Amino acid sequence: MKTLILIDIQYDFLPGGALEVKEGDQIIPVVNKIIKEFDLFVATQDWHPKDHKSFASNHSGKKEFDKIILRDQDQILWPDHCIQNSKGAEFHKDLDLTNVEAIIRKGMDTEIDSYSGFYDNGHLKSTGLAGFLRERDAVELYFCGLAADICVYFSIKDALKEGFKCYMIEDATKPWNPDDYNKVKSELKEKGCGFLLSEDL
Ligand code: VGL
Ligand code: ZN
Repeated sequence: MKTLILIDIQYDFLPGGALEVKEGDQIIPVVNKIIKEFDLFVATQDWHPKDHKSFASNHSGKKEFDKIILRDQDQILWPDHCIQNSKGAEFHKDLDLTNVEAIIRKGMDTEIDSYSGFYDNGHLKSTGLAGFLRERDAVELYFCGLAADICVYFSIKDALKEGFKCYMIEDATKPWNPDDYNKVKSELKEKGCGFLLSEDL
């Protein structure tokens, strides 16, 4: 079972969005082209209530990108983004989601952030994604989406821990911070994640 996991391709992470990833929109045609190579297709969606504690706007005296501790975890305070039912939380209209079998929503608990599609940042609660994938006999997971250095990175780290073979499709992801991406890439490589281009699928 060759499985594609699409992380957070939502307007707020695309150019013009609240937490935009530079050139993030360039991955959309790549993703649409590779979908047919996979037996199973799953997507995640960042889906915050507006009073979410990862938003700087919900902490008086704090500003965007300040760092705090939230539920014992380091937390960057983000601009308001991916608010439930807002335009910014929608998947890009050009993304072909016809064959997506499950959409896993995350970040709904106001008290803790959830970068990974598998667990919240404190590993307190599972989203059920690992169980779904096991029940569907998924073995090899191919990751793409946004942002490479944040939600894609944390999702791959959890997937490796869960025992899945993981790959990052490098031309189907973009980092929020390109410097962090280099660190993240060598760490994931060391942990056993493969890196490839869409043309190598
Ligand atoms: C993300 C920051 C906050 C992401 C989500 O999808 O990479 N980053 N929430
Ligand atoms: Zn978020």
